[in-house]
Amino acid sequence: MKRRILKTTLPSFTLFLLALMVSSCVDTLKPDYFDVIESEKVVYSNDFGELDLAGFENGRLFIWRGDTIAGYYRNEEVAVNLNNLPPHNYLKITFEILIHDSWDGNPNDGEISGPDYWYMGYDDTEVFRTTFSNSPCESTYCLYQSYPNSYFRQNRPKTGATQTNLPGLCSFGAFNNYTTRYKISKIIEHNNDYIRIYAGGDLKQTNAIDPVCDESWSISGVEVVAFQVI
Ligand SMILES: [Ca+2]
Ligand SMILES: [Ca+2]
Repeated sequence: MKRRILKTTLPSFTLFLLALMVSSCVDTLKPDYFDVIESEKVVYSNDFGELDLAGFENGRLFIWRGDTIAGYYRNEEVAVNLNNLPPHNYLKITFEILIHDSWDGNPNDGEISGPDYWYMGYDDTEVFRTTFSNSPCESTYCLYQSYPNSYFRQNRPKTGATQTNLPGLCSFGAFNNYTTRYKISKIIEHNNDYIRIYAGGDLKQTNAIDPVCDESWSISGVEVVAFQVI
């Protein structure tokens, strides 16, 4: 009997591990891959349309192009605090963010203009740190970004974006293609009934008169889904 259980559970476990590896690579949860999802529940969802900042740290809202969003931020952190989470062993965290104006991506040019990092994590654990670039990209000039990978990888500006044709917010407000929208999902192992999820910017622009006008970011949505997988 024991042998039979071992035979049936081992492949399932292997499949589960494989599913995790696959899902962490593509950053989307594919419930079909899991052996059994016992429960799946959206535990937090906020597009700021209801002006709801309950549990949201450093939240400030503004209207941009008819949409209420949180921001804009430069070298600041925001966080979502969730309590009384249902039983779970995985969380999928999704931020939809807007990268405004002249982000410079990867280049480390002596602490003048970069790297321009954005990061997210929970409690004491940083889950993801990357860079974004809104720079033009031609054969003679291109400031590469790390996203959709973690820092450091050389990807073209705006790789992985969901929308690129928006004007800048401030210094490039008169120019199209200077705000870029990204939807970023990460799956974490987690089982406490509380969590603090954070996101922040770590930008450099020492030669700008008004750095927050030179580059900033906003949040247009946050979603957290709890999964109980067996
Ligand atoms: Ca810049
Ligand atoms: Ca910069």
